[in-house]
Amino acid sequence: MRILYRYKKCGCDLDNIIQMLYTEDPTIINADYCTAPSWNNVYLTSGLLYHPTYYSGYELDGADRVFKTFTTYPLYIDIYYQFMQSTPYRSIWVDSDCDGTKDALSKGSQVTIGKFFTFTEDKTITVGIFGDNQFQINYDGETIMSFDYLGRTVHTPFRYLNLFEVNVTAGTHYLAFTGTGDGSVTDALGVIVFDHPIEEILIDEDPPTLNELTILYSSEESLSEVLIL
Ligand SMILES: [Ca+2]
Ligand SMILES: [Ca+2]
Repeated sequence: MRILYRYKKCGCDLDNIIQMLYTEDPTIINADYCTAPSWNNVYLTSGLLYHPTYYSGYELDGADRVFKTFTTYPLYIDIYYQFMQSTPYRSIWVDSDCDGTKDALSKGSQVTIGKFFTFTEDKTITVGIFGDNQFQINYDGETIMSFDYLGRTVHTPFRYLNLFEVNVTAGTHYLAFTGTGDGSVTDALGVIVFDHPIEEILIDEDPPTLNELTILYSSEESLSEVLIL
């Protein structure tokens, strides 16, 4: 069937998926896959969750978190409630046969999306990410944050937009985001990268809209677009 389809990446300077072959850990093997939109009505329905500290192996439901629930901070609702279910910030999952519909990965297999960024100065940016359920953030090939869902009853991976500040240095760097399959088709990875430190995003009394923020990347950029010949 694949020969019937031709596909391209939309809205990106380079092929985000193929870039990964040259810059990422060689054990990542999803370069032959497409990606398709993935959404569920429970995603991003609880609020924002800022993680001041994190590390590889981090537990999202651990201590030291800053909740901005939609219930307590309703001004964030208009901006962030389910905002990745539609263009231009859609969340994605793997589409292994490139027919435009997402597919299940075998349990433990991963899908990675990402992009090269060029910064003119050292700065702090903020990554917003959600996953159903496991996700990682990689900076120049190093896993700087990983959350591995271990069967706990925790909804923070997908009900909240999880926010992590990343200190970047001047120059070109590769940020990549990985989701791990659970063997079902109910999986998703949604990412948005803000060119702002957290204090410019979380302003409770008058939060900036997405149009007022500089967005460097969202998962929609890594969406494959299927063209049926
Ligand atoms: Ca498919
Ligand atoms: Ca899942």
